[in-house]
Amino acid sequence: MSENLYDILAQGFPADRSQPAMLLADGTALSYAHLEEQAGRYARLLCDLGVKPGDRIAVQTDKSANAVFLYLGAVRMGAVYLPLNVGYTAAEMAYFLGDARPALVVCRPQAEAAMREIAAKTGVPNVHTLDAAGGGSLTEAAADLEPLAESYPAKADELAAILYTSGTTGRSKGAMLTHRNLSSNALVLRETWGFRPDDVLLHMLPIFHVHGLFVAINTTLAAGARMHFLPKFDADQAIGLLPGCTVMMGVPTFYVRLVGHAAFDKQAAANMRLFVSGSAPLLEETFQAFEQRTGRRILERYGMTECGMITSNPYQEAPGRERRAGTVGFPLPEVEVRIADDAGHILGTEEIGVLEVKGPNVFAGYWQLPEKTAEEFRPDGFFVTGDMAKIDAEGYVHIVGRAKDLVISGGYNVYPKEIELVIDQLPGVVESAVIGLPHPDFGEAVTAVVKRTGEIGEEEIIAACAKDLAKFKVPKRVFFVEDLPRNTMGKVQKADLRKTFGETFKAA
Ligand code: MCA
Ligand code: AMP
Repeated sequence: MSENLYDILAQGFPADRSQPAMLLADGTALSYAHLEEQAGRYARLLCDLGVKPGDRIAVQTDKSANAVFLYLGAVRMGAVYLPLNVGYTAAEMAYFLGDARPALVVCRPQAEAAMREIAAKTGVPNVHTLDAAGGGSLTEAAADLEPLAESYPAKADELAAILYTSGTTGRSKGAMLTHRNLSSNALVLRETWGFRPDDVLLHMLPIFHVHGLFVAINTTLAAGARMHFLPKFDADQAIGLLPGCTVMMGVPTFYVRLVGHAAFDKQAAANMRLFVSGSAPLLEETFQAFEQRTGRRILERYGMTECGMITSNPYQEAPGRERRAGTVGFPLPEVEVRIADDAGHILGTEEIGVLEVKGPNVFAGYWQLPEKTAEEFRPDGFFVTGDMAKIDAEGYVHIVGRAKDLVISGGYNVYPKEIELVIDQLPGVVESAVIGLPHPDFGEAVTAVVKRTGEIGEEEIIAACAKDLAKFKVPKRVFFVEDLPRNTMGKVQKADLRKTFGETFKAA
């Protein structure tokens, strides 16, 4: 039996391929037959371009149905799909392409000239474009091709995708995900969350991260279900579409915005069987406000790029197994979790330590970083997540903090080191510390605290960051201090800074 992720998903496609897979904002319905054909054409084009199984395909485009077909086509012919946030700047893209050495980069038409320059410098042989409506040179080149009929016979442990995640050193690492990693998670989630062919998912997440790409799309396709596929989250649009949907997946900001919307009520959620939240902690107050407003309990789950989904609150609720606010539920089937101290000693119930994971969902390592990979695994194969957690007496996992220096803003991860490196090299700056402060909409807001000698001001620092860094990483505020607080070891005390400036966004 084929171990190619595409084939495993396709086993769940409806027998009647005229059934819709995607419903677009303008009312267009795209059938499974269309999805198969278009993915097959892109797969054929990649072969014709000389892309070989195992070669990377880097994609930085707007969200579109065709971008999904390109992902499926790439996986189908054995290439390694590498999606990148559209917000990444030229400097960031040069790093990713230089590190991943893809055989092809697909970009927005308006970015083509700049991308060709980066591609030439980094040795990427092919550049194509794909626009928000699915047009562009890639689609034109594929238009008359015979769809690829046979998938590449990938082995389960061959790579299907690489997703970059930032790191504490400020250097992004490519997490290598295999066909098995992605297919096991899709099939487990289909079962665990009760996906059925008549489900309609509201898809408003970006498709360059695990949540929008793998959790939402793979699970829906593996069930032969359909999705309302929208370019981005919009609360008005969501409220309009929810009555025709059965499942929604979102980051906590989506739910904060829904409960903050006067028109969001029981009626809007009446047809829904499941609301899933993840990528960042869902505040208990949001969980409760949502339940009061709709009578529905949001199902919070926990995951990360390197592991896909790890734990989930129960879908089927029963006494003692309810969806509980402030917890991320239980390990998914086939996934083992444990709590350990820094030295790797396993801790007991209610003890706080770092969460470790093992299972078919756990990635194959960081691209070209075998030593870094080895550091993050225990000898018995458990991956060390860097999330501080405990498991309570009933088995619920609670994420209580992070051992890694990480800010999560609106579901996007921001590693302070990367921003500090940009700020520290500015003239007039002595040093900086970047922290996350509570923010009512984004959960946490990136904030810089700076020691300066010169004339440099807040606006200049923000502008300098915006030049090199994607927008979601740019500090929303910059504060100046005489000295950064340090402990006796000389380490900056970020907890003190979070306390000092903690009220900054409270009234935002
Ligand atoms: C946009 N901006 C942001 C963010 N998004 N700033 C900080 N954090 C953000 N997340 C900027 C905009 O560029 C804009 O800047 C200003 O903030 C306000 O934009 P707004 O219109 O409010 O933003 P939006 O376009 O509505 O986007 C907010 C959003 C979006 C809908 C929350 O960020 C989003 O879709 N986030 C989802 C991220 C996600 O998919 N994460 C999953 C990672 P200006 O005003 O200067 O122009 S996968 C993962 O974490 C694991 C595996 C897991 O467990 O799922
Ligand atoms: P990423 O690297 O984008 O995959 O982000 C993964 C990180 O998001 C995890 O390591 C956690 O810190 C965080 N995360 C994801 N889901 C949750 C959740 N439900 N509660 C708390 N943190 C979460």
